[in-house]
Amino acid sequence: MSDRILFMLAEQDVFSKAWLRAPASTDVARDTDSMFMWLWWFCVVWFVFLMALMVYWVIKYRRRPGTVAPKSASHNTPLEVAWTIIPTLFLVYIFFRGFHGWIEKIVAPGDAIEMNLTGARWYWSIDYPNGAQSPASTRIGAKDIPVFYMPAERSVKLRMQSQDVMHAFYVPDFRIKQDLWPNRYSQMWFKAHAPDGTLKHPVVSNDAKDEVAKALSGVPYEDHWLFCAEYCGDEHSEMAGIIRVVPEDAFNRWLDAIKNGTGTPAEIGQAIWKLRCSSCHTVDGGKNTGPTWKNIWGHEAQMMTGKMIMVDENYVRESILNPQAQIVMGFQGQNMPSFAGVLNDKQITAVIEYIKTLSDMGTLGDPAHPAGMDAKVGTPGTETKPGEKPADKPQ
Ligand code: HEC
Ligand SMILES: [Cu+2]
Repeated sequence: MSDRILFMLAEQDVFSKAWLRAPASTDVARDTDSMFMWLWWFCVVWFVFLMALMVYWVIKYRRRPGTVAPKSASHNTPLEVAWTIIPTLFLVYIFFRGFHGWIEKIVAPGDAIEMNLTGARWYWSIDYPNGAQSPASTRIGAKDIPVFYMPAERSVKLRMQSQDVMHAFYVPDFRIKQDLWPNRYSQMWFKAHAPDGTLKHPVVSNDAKDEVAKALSGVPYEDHWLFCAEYCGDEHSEMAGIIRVVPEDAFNRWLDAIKNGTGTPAEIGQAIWKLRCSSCHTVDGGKNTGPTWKNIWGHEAQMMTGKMIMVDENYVRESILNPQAQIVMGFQGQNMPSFAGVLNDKQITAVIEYIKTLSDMGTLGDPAHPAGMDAKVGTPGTETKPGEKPADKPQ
């Protein structure tokens, strides 16, 4: 009877599930689980054995009235040698097994595709080998979570760096966790199993405009959570991501599609904001770690020193590359990380274009948009309702 129950539990993998989050999705993860379970049962067996012996002897040699306490032997050499050498052999075995597993985890195979992963307060981003940056995201709860497409059955090596404080890259399904530091690289690799086929991207018609959707039309995928496992401030617990594993050919098509994917500069700027700036800057006037971007463009901002500065291209650029140069009044002590080396000039320009669309002064002095000189839109001294956006700008 109890045999049957034990067998049923083992069949359902209850023992693993009680300790481990979800089935392992890489070979390395399976090795980790088997090592972990082996260690676990090793400890259980020794614990039960030692406790049982102790209880047995406590009862057997308990004090009884009228009996003289027996004298214990001074020592027993064969016994002492045995209880030293046998556990040592087990420990040596555990060390080598663990060491081997660790080396396997940390050293990427030579044929791995390399990507750069950046951690920052409070988001993840990946630069793919063809120069494309992780653009996809999905809304979960109140937040946009980045989605990183990855090829199945192909080794991927991540070169990792933090832009500000320490973060830790943690993917429970892959059983990997690695710290990211500022000013220093670390690395990690994985080779995800093929998606189980239960989830598929929606099929889009061939004449659909969206290249990315077309590249992924009908393709199966499997998602794995990615978390930050190093307490890094306010929104640490929301610093999550999704690793979406798709077959390698679909991954390559997707990579080409995002590389060629275009948008207006303002749309690209909005995507950058969503991924890298929205954890601290709102665009609707709401409060956050940093100042909102609503209606800052074309207005003067007061600095900590009391100085007023007009928010224009050069001020925004400086704020992105060298945030400590001018600190906005009321935001002392909240350090914005520098994006020098993270955003290139084109991307900074795109962010500027996006910030313009958020202001009632948006198109002022913009030669490409003569509407900016229109008395209705943002000429000083004329009325513009807050939040009203110039009609010729993407929103
Ligand atoms: C970790 C939080 C954080 C992140 C992420 C962040 N910022 Fe900031 N930002 C701040 C804080 C705090 C300030 C105000 C202090 C200062 O001026 O340096 C600020 C100020 C600014 C200003 C000046 C605003 C004004 O009203 O004068 C600009 C422009 C800016 N950030 C752009 C960006 C861009 C672009 C990004 C994304 C690429 C970004 N920030 C990401 C925290 C952040
Ligand atoms: Cu973090």
